[in-house]
Amino acid sequence: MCSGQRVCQPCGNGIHYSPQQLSLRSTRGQRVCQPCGNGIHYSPQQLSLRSTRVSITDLQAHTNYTFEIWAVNGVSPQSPAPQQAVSVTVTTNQAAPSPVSSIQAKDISRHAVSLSWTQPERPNGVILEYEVKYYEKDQNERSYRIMKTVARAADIKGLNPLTIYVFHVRARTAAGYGDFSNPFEFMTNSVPSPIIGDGANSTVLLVSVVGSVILLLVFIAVFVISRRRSKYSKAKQDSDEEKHLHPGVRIYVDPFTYEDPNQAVREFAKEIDASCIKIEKVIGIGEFGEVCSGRLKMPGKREICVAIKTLKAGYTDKQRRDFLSEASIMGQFDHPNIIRLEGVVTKCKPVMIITEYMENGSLDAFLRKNDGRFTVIQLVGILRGIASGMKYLSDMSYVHRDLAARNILVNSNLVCKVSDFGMSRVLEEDPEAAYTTREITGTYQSQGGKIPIRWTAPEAIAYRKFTSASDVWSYGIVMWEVMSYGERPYWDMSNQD
Ligand code: ACK
Repeated sequence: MCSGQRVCQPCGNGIHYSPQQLSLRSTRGQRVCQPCGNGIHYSPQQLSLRSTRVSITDLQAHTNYTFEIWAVNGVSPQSPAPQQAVSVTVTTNQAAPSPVSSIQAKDISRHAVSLSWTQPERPNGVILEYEVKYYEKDQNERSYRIMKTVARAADIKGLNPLTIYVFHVRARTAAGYGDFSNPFEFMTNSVPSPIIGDGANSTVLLVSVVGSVILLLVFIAVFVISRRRSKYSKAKQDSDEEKHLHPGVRIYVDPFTYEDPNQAVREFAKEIDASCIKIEKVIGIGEFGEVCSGRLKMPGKREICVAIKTLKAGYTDKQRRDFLSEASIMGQFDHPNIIRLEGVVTKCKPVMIITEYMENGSLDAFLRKNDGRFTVIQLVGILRGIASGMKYLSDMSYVHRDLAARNILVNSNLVCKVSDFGMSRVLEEDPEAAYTTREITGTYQSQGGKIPIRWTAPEAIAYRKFTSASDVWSYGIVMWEVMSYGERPYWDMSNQD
């Protein structure tokens, strides 16, 4: 503003400008601003604003924007002095990436292929990983496999020869997964090794095959010797885990998607002859009946200790289905930190689920009984085992929903295993599960059913959004239970509090 003396002074707050102008430029990646173009919308409008507020929509994700706000009045066009703008720079949040559009296959062999793809056209953030979903074209898409990788390429192995496979790739940023790409199909070869270029001669091929065989033999010998030398059960546990670190992971199949749930039991659980089982004593009571310890002696195998869950007499069809669903779920898992299913008895009564025996029972009671007796390293070891089991479950897309120390079992080597995989049972049987109401959730009306409030993530309590992320919340509560030797989360506060 200039007022008589020709010396400019700031106007202060008492003067009002009309209209106001807002201009906008963005910087994407580079530090140089570019005009935003026409895709952006202003409400109420971009120019001639009268109020000091404007909403801007349709901005790009993960992009720096600089807004300049100009105040103009009736004499602005004639003013010789350059006008001053207020400018503010903001960065928009990350969003899910756009789909991957171009996938290429190379080195196709009988059992493997190397895939590569380009980055999504709009990454909308920092790409954290890619997920490749694939399945045989002729098979139901339900039996797909998933592989995760941070690179823009993946070697897919374990394929069947002369089979058409369908691949989809999607990317993930901190904001979540984008959509899968369009299907990409190709057929595996019938020849035993990758197609070799015309120039390759048979000597080179022979030398490489012989070399590979020798290498394989050396590897097997080293492996066998190192296994024999290893005396520690921990080392055994770690190598067991390594078996599960290979990137292609099966996906869990919900037994309730089967028209006939007995079919899922047949598919995922081995039928055991009742004569192979010796029940010794009752160790607890479950929702469906007694839990016993005993012994299992299968023909040609050594006798092992087992836990036996029984289905009490007078059960309904639904109870039988729910009871056996736990076996159909457990039977799909194979991990040192997940309770192992030995099999089921369904052909005679009582119907039974047979699992490995865990000498130290539930983790919560075990910790309370041994208050103060472990080193921090041992407690963290317990948590590491549980985390490893839960990572396996989340890789298989299984959401536990009821992770708590009471649902972890401990064996004589202090190895912890995740248990309790029932479906409807998960939230009905647990004595900690409470019915949610509007007062508990604070915002949302519950849709019925019970939830173990103290262990459950807010979004799962509020609107039943159970995901691997809500399992991670529960894992946090389990960490607290373990480090406090089985204290009750939030002590004597009510669920309401
Ligand atoms: O705390 P606990 O001794 O451990 O009491 C409960 C009881 O059965 C009812 O669930 C125990 N339990 C369940 N599964 C097993 C198992 N696989 N090995 C040992 N104990 C088990 C649980």
